[in-house]
Amino acid sequence: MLEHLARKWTRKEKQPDSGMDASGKIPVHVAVIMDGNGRWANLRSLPRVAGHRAGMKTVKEVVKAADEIGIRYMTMYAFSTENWKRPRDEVDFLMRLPQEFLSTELDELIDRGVRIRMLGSRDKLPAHTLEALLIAEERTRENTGLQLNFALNYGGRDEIVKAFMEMAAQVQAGLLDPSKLDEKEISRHLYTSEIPDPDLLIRTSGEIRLSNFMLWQLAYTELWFTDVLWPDFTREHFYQAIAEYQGRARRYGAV
Ligand code: V07
Repeated sequence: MLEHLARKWTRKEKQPDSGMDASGKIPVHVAVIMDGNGRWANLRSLPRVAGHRAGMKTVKEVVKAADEIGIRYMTMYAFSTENWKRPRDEVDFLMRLPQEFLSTELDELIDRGVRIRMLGSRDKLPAHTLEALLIAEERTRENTGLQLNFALNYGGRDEIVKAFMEMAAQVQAGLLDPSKLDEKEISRHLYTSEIPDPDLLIRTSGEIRLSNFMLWQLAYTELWFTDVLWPDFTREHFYQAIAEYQGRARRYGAV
């Protein structure tokens, strides 16, 4: 129903159900920490992996909702460098989700002009996972619609360490003048070198922390937290986050 409304929006209209304002500023880049899948499963006496699969369904919904309202970049935190410490079976299951997602969604995402990118360290990923990601990146490389990033085997400090190692190697090779090091140079060595910083971060499931996600990039980002568990998160929750972001932007504009 809302999907239909969102499509029909004109610049001056206000969508009554969500409080979102079509004339307001739509965030260019929204980053999401998709937390609460395990808890969602526990509450239903289901195995944790059932929560992950339900969470994947939410990813599909939210990506569609984002695309429909014209968000340019979405970054979804799918697997952290810390997640390797989880039980082996759970890790194996998680590492199959990218393929599972892409096998049902990739053709449609391509039809909609979506570009897929993986942010994170590519070593340690099983070959089958990496291959599915590389194929998706390759097939969508030229697409100029929604830029959909999955942070996978991603850690914010790890990303910064990698950037410093690259810069140190370039300094040593005489390719980089250390006196010219600045924020722009550091940004160029992050996974997000071609991606603007997020305007809005959403984290579900009640934890009020960043958990090593996009530490550098979130410096000026608006943060929005909800107790809703990721599998229960709907496009209405998503629009609510954006409406609140727009409210904050309006208040800044007023002062
Ligand atoms: C994963 C589902 C969402 C909740 C958070 C944890 C579990 C989608 C992907 C994915 C990744 C790359 C890609 C396409 C889809 C995914 C993992 C876990 C590891 F190109 N959901 N999802 N990857 N979960």
